[in-house]
Amino acid sequence: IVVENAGRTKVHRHTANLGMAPGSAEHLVESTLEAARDELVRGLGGLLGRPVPVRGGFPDRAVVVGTPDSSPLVRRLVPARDLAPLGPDGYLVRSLSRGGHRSIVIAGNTDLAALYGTFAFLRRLQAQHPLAGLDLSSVPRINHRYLNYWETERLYAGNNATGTGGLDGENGAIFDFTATGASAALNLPVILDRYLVAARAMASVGINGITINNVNANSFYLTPAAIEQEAALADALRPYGIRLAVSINYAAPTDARFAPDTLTREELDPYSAKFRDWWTRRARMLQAAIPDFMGFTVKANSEGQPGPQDLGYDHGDGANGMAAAVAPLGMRIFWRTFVYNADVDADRLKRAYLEFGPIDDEPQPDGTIGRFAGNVFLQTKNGPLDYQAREPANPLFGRMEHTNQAIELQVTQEYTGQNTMLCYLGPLWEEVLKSDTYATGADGRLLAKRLVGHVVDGTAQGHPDSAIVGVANFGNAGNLTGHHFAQANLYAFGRLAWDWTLDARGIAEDWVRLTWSNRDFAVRTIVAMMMGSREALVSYQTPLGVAHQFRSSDHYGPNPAERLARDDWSPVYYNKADSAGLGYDRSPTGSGFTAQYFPVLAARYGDIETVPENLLMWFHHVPWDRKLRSGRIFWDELVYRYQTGVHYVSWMRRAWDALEPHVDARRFAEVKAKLAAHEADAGAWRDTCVRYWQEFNGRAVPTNGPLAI
Ligand code: GCW
Repeated sequence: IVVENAGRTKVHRHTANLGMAPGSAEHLVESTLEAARDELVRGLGGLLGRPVPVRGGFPDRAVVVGTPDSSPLVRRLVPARDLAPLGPDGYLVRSLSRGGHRSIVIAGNTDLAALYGTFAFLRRLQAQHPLAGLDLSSVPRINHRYLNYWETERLYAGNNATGTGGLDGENGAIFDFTATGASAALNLPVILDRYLVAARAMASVGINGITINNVNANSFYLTPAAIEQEAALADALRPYGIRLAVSINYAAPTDARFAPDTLTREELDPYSAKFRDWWTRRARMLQAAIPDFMGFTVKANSEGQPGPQDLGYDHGDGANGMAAAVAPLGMRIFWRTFVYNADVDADRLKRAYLEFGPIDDEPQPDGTIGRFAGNVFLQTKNGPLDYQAREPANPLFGRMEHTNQAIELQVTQEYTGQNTMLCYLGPLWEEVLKSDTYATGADGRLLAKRLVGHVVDGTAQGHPDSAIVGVANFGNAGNLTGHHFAQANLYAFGRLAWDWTLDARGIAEDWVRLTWSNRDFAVRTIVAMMMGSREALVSYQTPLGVAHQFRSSDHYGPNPAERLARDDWSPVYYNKADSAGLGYDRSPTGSGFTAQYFPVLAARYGDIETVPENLLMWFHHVPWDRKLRSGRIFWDELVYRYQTGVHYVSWMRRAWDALEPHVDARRFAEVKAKLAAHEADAGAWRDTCVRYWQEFNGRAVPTNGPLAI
């Protein structure tokens, strides 16, 4: 291992007393190249089963890591023209053989790129891909590859109270800002192993930023006491290229914790100097402690959170007010579009576009179009509802051509089995990123690049900046994510954030090789389990496009009969079950939501004859007797889908049992136990839903089909 000048670019320590907790297995590094070197020492040593020395000079069979700036050897081995197209984050990994002298060089234009290349190299090695003739290079398609971390809300991994590392513990947040009593001795700036394990995991797939607190934001994270801890965390994560942001509450300036620097409610006017100066002051404090602080994530006028609408302004006014406050500091505002104010339209799915679209279309005094500021990113969930296991793509993708837009994916499995069900989300994200928006340009012609992924990476509509956000699933469980297979979702998110054109199967295969086994039988079986797991979950929970049937208490089990104070939270609002059929009519003769899509999709979704069957009930109220493509009538098909979903889970359980010889005993048993619960809960979904539909159609469960209940 040759890493010249590894300690060259020290990451400045702002926190004097930063240190690892006693007895830690991880250690702090001071630079990104030191991180790369240590990954190689650990990774090569582990994979080869013997220590691999760090050396100077240019020994035979060296792995050389660096940049042309850090390493004269890299300068000699890699022509400058090969590095030029790699940008700041791209890397190359090459095996070279000169005069009988063999080496592998890992290089990029920045230290961080060299670290990314190091992980890519280790990945190849661990997955047993051949190294001979190796010549790979990779450049991310998206600039900002971020996680949002919601602390304890919707976090299904971790065990705070007992520290036993069990899989089903309390929802323990990974970064502890609030420890009190005896455990306060382990509070930040004391760095726990798991912070660095998380940092290494994130960097290994190219994630480069994290918003550390819930979007239902507690203003504590803006107080001096919290900023001191955030600075420590930022220092520890910085060598891995992970930058920090925080979520804020729009009304934070009124919070008494900031007294005497507080504003009145009336002073939250986004155009006022008072409001903007307040945010500039906070942002300055953060930047003083965290020089590379990224900015703020904002959930405003959504689910009870305050926002500019409380003062009669719109989302554009609010986002731009905050953006103006932080622009001089080079920061960004990530403003979420997850809004569904009931006054806007009876159909919840229509509301976000009705609020945001006109701002994007608005002509500006300088002749340009679109009011959102350049340092605003709108952060939009993949679908128009709320992270369901299958949704059509959100119509905002493609429709907001004058605004920076980030896609937000939910890695944590709120609606996809939480900590119990094995559900690999790669296929869900691949489906949305590769779905065609049929977006047209100013001339009315279809854009050449118009998949959702092209919209997100900026190539569809010529946006130079780009971002993707995953709502993270790690907690303080021993394995970070609780369910062993939930790690695959963090992994897949990172790989797709780097290159959304990758396919979910290839990513699953890599992950299985890195995580479980390189044996053919194991790889084939586990990849097969994973690849069908999401479609199975759709089938036994919400087949044929019937949306959101979750009970409100925990969003885990079913309650299709539930009717809540807010109708748009109620399963009955989505299923619209009656004696005629099932599903929400959003066609031109229904709510008209389909008109928010570009014409090709509007026509396709608007017509029950042409809508894809897997989205059927998102757009239509489907008669029980309607003939579907299988030849079965809708009711029979529906029951069949519930059945196939459950059968798949039973198959996964048996398939896992066959893997016992290939998997270590502890993890084998833990997954086995999860699958048993998974199977029972999938059956409960099927039975609860089918019985409830029967109350409306009075029909028996078809018994002549291949899979009678
Ligand atoms: O899906 C819903 C979740 C909320 C979440 C909200 C959001 C953090 O149930 O827990 O709030 O989405 O995305 O803001």
